[in-house]
Amino acid sequence: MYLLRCMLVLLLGLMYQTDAQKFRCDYRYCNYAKAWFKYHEIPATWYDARLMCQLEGAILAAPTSPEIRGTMAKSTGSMNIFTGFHASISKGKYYTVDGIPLESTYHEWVKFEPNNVNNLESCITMNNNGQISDQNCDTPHPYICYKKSVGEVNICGTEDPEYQIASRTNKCYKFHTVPRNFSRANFACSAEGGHLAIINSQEEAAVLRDIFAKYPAYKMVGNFWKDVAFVGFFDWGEHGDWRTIHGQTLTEAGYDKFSPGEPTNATTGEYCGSIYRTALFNDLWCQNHYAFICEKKPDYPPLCDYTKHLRIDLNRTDIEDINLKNH
Ligand SMILES: [Ca+2]
Ligand SMILES: [Ca+2]
Ligand SMILES: [Ca+2]
Repeated sequence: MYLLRCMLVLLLGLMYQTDAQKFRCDYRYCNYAKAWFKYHEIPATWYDARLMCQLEGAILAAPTSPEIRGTMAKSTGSMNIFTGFHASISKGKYYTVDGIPLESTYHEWVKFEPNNVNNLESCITMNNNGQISDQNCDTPHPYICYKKSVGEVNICGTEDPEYQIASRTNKCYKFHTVPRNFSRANFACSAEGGHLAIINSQEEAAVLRDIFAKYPAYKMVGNFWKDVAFVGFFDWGEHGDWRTIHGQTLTEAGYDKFSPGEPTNATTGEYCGSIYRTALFNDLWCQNHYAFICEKKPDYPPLCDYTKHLRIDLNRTDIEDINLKNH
């Protein structure tokens, strides 16, 4: 009996450990650096790189140890990558996004760097030798996101507790109270593994109405219109031809109810989709900032166990094999 209990404890312990090390499969676990990494090849400004990593549940990678530097450098091609080191808050004082001072880490500058050209260089890039330079934060570069330890993943397949499952649709939703324009709103949803919510039924409209009701205006900080929230439809530049962000007409998608009197401005400026608190549709200005609702499948993005095939086995002798780009 005692033995059985011990085995059970051990088994549960193993299960817990495994669970704690599951993370989205678009990241790769690197045994050498004991962390998850994702190489983003589409160059972005430092600010967008930081935001993308944060929305993916990670942080912008910075070479704070030889192991992390080695992993990052090996994945860097001819184009330097952004690191998490920045001085965008205090000029000349570099920190990682999680507060580690550059001065406390081993680092090697490229010859003639840092040079702070035109007093505009407050972000740090790294080359494939692991050497760093100061660089303009607004000049796009590829970058790497980094995740050290994974917390508990909920039923929505994310550590983000704001994603909640709705049993009526078996989908997960998150109401974003930080207002963004339409394009940035969908950027946020997709980085989180979802998309701006698409209403596919009367039932789903009721789900979104109930979610919206949990966010009365006083719960949202800022000066913006709080009775509308962006959802996933717009007119694709063909003014007045409303389709979901996945290309279906609203009728094909399963719900096409505009609020009485709407769309009001479909041909002269309001080209993006939103709901009122009633969950009835409204056309809205794409560039203005509003709250928005993301929708996510519980099993997407898929989660991978670090012990499985996506693990990168590294040690100092086979460091040549590290390349986060080769999935
Ligand atoms: Ca420079
Ligand atoms: Ca849906
Ligand atoms: Ca309108």
